Amino acid sequence: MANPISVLNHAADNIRILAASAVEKAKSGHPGGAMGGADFINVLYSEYLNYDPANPTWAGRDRFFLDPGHMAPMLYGQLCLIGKYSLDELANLRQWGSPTTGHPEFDPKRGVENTSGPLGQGHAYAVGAAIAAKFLAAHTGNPTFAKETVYAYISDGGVQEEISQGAARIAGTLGLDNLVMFYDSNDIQLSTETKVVMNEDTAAKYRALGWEVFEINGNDAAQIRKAIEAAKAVKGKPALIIGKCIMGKGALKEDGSSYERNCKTHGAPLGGDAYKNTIKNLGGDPENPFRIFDDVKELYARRAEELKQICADRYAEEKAWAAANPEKAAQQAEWFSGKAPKIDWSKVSQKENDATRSASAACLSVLAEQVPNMICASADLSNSDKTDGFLKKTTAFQAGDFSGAFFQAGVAELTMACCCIGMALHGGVIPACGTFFVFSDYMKPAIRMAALMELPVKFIWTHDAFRVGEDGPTHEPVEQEAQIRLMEKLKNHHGKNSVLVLRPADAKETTAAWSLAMANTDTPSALILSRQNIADLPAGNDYSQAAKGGYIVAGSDANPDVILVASGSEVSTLEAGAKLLREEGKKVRVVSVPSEGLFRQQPKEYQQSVLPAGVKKFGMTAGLPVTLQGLVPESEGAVWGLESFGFSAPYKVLDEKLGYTAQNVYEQVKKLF
Ligand SMILES: Cc1ncc(C[n+]2csc(CCOP(=O)(O)OP(=O)(O)O)c2C)c(N)n1
Ligand SMILES: [Mg+2]
Repeated sequence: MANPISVLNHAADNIRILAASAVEKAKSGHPGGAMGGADFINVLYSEYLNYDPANPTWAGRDRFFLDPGHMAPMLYGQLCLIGKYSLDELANLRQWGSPTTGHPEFDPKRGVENTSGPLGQGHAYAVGAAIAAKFLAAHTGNPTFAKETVYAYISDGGVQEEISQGAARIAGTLGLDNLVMFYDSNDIQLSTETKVVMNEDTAAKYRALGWEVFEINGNDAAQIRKAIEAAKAVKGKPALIIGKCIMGKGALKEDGSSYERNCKTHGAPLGGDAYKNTIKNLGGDPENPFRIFDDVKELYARRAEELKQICADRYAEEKAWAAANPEKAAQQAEWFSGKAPKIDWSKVSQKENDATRSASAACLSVLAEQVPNMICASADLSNSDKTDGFLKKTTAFQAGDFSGAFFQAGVAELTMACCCIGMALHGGVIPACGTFFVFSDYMKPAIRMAALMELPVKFIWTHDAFRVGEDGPTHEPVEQEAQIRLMEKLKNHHGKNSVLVLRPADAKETTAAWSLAMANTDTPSALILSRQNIADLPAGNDYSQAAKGGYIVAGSDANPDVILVASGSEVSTLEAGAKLLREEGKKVRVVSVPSEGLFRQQPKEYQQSVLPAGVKKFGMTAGLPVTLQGLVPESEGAVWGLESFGFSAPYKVLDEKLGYTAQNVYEQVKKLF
């Protein structure tokens, strides 16, 4: 190794030139932070990060998770040096159709391990990926996973975000010594110096949370090298390298004076003569800035050669392991194939008239047995959200022991969701996580990112309505279903509903919903489940139709006078109301719509056959009326929903008071005639 420090400095200057120039050309972007962080990323990529240029998705590669997505120009500049982006692509930063998007978007083939932008989330993905690597090491025995290092890059914004507390707590508690995080501490953020908002001893904080902490000059290649060596050698703890970096390192103003440590370089091009002076100061040519210096090309050519040897050795080791463990090797290949696991759903046995959260536990119990790469998590509610169905078949992770498959996240829903995203980004595992539906509010930013990255994380939300009862309005979701169903309307960049959201009507429909969630490898899936017991749908119901998102429930009358529509437990309330209506000679159809988004994907004729235009309709939802208004147009009927926060009382009282009874269904439907 022993690259001359002068060459490392030249390479970092090269990244600074590329980053500042890309932003200058785009007339927008963030040069300052990128210029300050260039030294660290350059030392990491030129000397430490182990990856295979010929096989970018190699399962055993080291991973680099960027938290501050606004530092995209630094990442792209670095990835240009290793040939993942062309200089032309870099020069097209932030333009329509260019792969150099404003903030990095998950593209492992190009070396972008995560989408970043919402500060804080990125480094929590790294924690999840480090957990996945520990899990895979324990469950496959493949020695490659024990050699993998997960690197995270965080900045002041990420440290200030609350999620950093959760991520640091988890990493410390689980002793993730395969995690090395670099904190770009440059004392500057978007609108102020950090001291205006931050007066903490960050090193002491992380030490208290169980990390090994190194404090260095973040622009000194020799110190960076030494710190990475030391961080990698730490056993039993995650490592944090706090690098004091200079915002806008090397930047000059139009008059030639220093433009370093200035908030203005955070989020705007250096501009005009300041830009030109800066590029010259860094040894570049302002007229022709998009180039890689010869000694920098040589530096990375040398690294490419080293990587060939490193990968050859690692592959040889993996091959020897595979030869000795052919079944495990085949299993690992399957786990990384991205294909849905094969599951024998006939092994799930559901109790009659059960709560759908308990029905979910029955599914999870079978999944724990049949899907050995599934990791289930809960934010300290496993016995309520019934992820304990999974837990009872395995053990929870603890420092030094990842032989189980349950992740106790503690009371930290956003952290938990982001860790699950990180596991999915790592690959090889199928993460699921549970909590109360009302607390999905704490997870929304992660759900959005999972949806954007098209990751098949499973979200399990129980206590789906005001029927939480005595706990009162703080715990009773009302608007949450409408919120989350918006994600079904939002398409991802492949034209699919960005999230699959399923609210099953009874125990057996819950099995159907879980099977849809497990088969869905294209997007996140969400299950919304009841706390209380639910009367089963009529005998003979064909649950396979749940795959259409909405369907006619068994026992419905032909040529109905009215169609009753709901999801979840309200379907059974409609069934009870239908009985009263039928006693008066009304012909009634009941439609269960576990997923409106999925239903809208069906052929128009099918949708029409289930909900024909012109027939009177009545919808019932424990959420806001808007939850069902897409299925029940005002011109054709009415929706009974909740228009206020819930109330504290036993749920049966609430059902009466709020009109979720057979009698009220009967009365409201009568009003339509
Ligand atoms: C969750 C979230 N909130 C706000 C922002 C907007 N934002 C982008 S960068 C930034 C300041 C970050 O400061 P720092 O991390 O120190 O980066 P530096 O200025 O050093 O480059 C803010 C507020 C964001 N991207 N994500
Ligand atoms: Mg900063």
